[in-house]
Amino acid sequence: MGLFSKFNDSLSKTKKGFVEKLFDTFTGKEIDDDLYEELEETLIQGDVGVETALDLVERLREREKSDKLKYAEQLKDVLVEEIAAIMGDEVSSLNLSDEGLNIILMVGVNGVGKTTSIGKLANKLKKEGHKVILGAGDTFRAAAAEQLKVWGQRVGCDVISHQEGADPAAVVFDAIAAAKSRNCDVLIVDTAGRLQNKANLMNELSKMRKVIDREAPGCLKEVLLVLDATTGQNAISQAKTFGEASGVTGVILTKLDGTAKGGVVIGIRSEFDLPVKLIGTGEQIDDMEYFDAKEFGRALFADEDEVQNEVAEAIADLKEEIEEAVAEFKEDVAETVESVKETTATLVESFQEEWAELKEDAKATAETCKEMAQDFVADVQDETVEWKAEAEEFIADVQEEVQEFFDQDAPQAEDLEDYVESTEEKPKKKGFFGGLFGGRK
Ligand SMILES: Nc1nc2c(ncn2[C@@H]2O[C@H](COP(=O)(O)OP(=O)(O)O)[C@@H](O)[C@H]2O)c(=O)[nH]1
Ligand SMILES: [Mg+2]
Repeated sequence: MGLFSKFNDSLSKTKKGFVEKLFDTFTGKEIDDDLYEELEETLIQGDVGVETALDLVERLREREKSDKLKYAEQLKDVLVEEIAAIMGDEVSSLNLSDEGLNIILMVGVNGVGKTTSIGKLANKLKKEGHKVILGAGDTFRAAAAEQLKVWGQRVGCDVISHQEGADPAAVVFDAIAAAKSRNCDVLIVDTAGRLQNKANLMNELSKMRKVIDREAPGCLKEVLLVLDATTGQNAISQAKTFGEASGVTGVILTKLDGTAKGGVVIGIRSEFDLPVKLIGTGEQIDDMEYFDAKEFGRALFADEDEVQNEVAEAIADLKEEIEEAVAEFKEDVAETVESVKETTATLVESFQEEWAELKEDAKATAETCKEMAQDFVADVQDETVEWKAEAEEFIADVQEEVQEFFDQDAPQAEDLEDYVESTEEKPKKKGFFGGLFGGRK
């Protein structure tokens, strides 16, 4: 939900109770002293503060003259303009440093919403990326520390606390040490709400400040005065009392949702040199907004048509955002599908390549085997031819010797005697036939 809608929602009671009444003042009237008186009364009842009411009426009188206005309705537009000028166009933020520890002190009277605001602020800052730790400086009642611990658990940050009645400055001391050792960049310190006068506030603050200056010099970035919008005029007088106490750096205005006294913002902005930094718009954890003066003023005076338009625009924006997100998602899916497809194609291609290579390899291997087999067969054939030739030669030799044997005359008796003799003297190796018939020719 946009800021305008949030402000508009939490201002609904103020719009009904104050703005409608204010606008009614002008309807069908002449511009005269009665009108100005009635206007002044309505403004004061609307808790813009007496000074601011008087100042606004004075400005309207001047504009009536300078702009030569005749009808009350014209004056109404001028009032909205003048209030917008008081509101300014400041968009508030907290003065936090990117480096080192940032300490925020929460001050204000009992029941205005300090502890609740600490919880909501811790949640906001955590979401913005800060590491937050809380110090339970309200040691007046045990329940105060317990309440802060519940918020700490809800938000998910540590809470440093002491016993009931302990010195708040000692809590600050321990909280700073814990913040440093746990690497936190924001420490928010709760304080007791029994500070009914300026002297007490100064005392309490200066004690805490001393500890901070000693233990974490330069780290105290904000002293936020919490004001309850439902108390109207009272909130303005508290701002007067406490706001002037040195060191308060800004205001948190709580409970805007439950009151018709939202006009108090105008008074605070007009009468004090204190920026409204945050607005409490309910009791839930997300019910806190940075103050945007222009949007706030717009929401305060927006009529039903403007609100409808604004809401319609917000819905249209949201729709557009959703459509964009869906389109982006679709694109992402398409990209993923495409890349899976590509990967699959590459895989198939490389598999096919490898398969072809394998086939090629197998063919080459088969070829080599065939060649080896042919070589082997050829070798065997060559050797067979050689063997055959040798065998034929051998056979021929044998035949020749046999022939020779048959060609000679039959051996005589003396031949046999000679042979026997020769073998007895010196046996000669002359082969089978040679041995038997050697020396006969
Ligand atoms: N409707 C509404 N209630 C709030 C808001 N902030 C605080 N509260 C209520 O005001 C009461 C007092 O608040 P608490 O934080 O205890 O005040 P503390 O005494 O200043 O610490 C609690 O019931 C809160 O829920 C707000 O912005 N809107
Ligand atoms: Mg409290």
